[in-house]
Amino acid sequence: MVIIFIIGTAGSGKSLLTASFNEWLKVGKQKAATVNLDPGVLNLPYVPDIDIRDYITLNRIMDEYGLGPNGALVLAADLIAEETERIGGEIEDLQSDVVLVDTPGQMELFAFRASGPYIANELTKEQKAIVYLFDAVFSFNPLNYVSNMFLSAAVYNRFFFPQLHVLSKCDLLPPEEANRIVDWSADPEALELVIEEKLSGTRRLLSRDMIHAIYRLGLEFQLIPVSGKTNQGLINLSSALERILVGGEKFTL
Ligand SMILES: Nc1nc2c(ncn2[C@@H]2O[C@H](COP(=O)(O)OP(=O)(O)O)[C@@H](O)[C@H]2O)c(=O)[nH]1
Ligand SMILES: [Mg+2]
Repeated sequence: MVIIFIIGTAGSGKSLLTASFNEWLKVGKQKAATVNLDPGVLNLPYVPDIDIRDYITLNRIMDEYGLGPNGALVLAADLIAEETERIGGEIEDLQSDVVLVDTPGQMELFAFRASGPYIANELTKEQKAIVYLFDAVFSFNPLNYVSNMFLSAAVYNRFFFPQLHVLSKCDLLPPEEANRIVDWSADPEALELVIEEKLSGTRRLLSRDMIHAIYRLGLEFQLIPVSGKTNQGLINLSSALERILVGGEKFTL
C-alpha cells in the first residue's frame, strides 16, 4: 500500500485531482481509495472512502468554542491530530494499493502547523509520497512560479517524503503556454532567462536568489502537466509515482 498526499494552495485542484486520479486508477484495475482530510469542505467531487468530517465538523467547533469559520478551521486542523490513530486504522482496513489523501483547502493548515506532519508520519507505517500542485493559471507568471517553487520546497522540508510536482489544471492554458512552464521546471537556464526578461528591480533579485537557494537544496522540480478535468497527464503521474515509490513496478507489487 502507498499513501499519496495531495498538497497545493487553495483552489489548485487538489480535490478534483483526487477524484479523477482515483477513478483513473480504478479503471486501470488498481485498488485505489480516497481520504478527505478537509473538515471545512462542503462539496467534494467524489465520495471519500474515509472522511474526517465524520469525526470533526466545523459547525460544532464554532458552537463549542465560540469561534468564527477561520478560527474554527485552524482549531480543526489541530484536532485532526487526535483522530490520527482512528483514521490510520480505517486506512489499514481498506486493503487498497493506492490511498489518495486530499488535504485541507488552505494548505498552510496542513503543511505549516505541527499537526500535518504529525498526522502524515503517524497515520500508518506504509510508504508515502507527496504530489505538490502548481496551479497552471497562477504559475503562468514567472514571479508566481518562483513563489510556488519556494512553497513546494518549504513543504518538502516539513515532510521529507518523496515529492512529485505537477502543473495542475493544465487544460486552462494553451498547450504552448503550459509547455513553457514545464520548460522552466526542466531547465534552470530557461527560468533564469525569463526572470531577467520579465522581472525587474527587487522582484528580479529576489526571484534569482530564491531559485539559486532552491537549486542548492538539490530538489527536482520537473513538472508533470495534468488536468483533473480532462484526465490529461494522469498516466505520466502514475508512472512517475511508480518510479519514485516502487522502482518502476505497479503499485500492486
Ligand atoms: N478547468 C479545470 N478546472 C479545475 C481543474 N481542477 C480543479 N478545477 C476547478 O478549480 C476549482 C478548485 O478546485 P478544487 O479541486 O476544489 O481545488 P482545491 O481547493 O485544491 O481542492 C473548482 O472549481 C474545480 O472545478 C482542472 O484540472 N481543470
Ligand atoms: Mg479541496
